[in-house]
Amino acid sequence: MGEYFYQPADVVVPRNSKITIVNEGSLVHSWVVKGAGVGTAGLPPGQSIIVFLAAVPPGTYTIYCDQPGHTQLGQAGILTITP
Ligand SMILES: [Cu+2]
Repeated sequence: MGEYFYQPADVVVPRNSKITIVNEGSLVHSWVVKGAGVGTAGLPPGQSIIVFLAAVPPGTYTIYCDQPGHTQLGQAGILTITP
């Protein structure tokens, strides 16, 4: 992720997956699974973190950055978890 995007924006994974989130930008960003209570906190530039998705049921979820204004600038995506 960077200013103000995710690459890839749309991700499809099987259930119980873990995803490595890397902030390659120069600002703090986050990767939050809307409605699932899962995601990163604000991640400083150059840092990465592993997000465990075991608690998230299969389905399609909106991904967004919770830093002020970032979603409005286009930092959003879609996470699909397959059964
Ligand atoms: Cu952001």
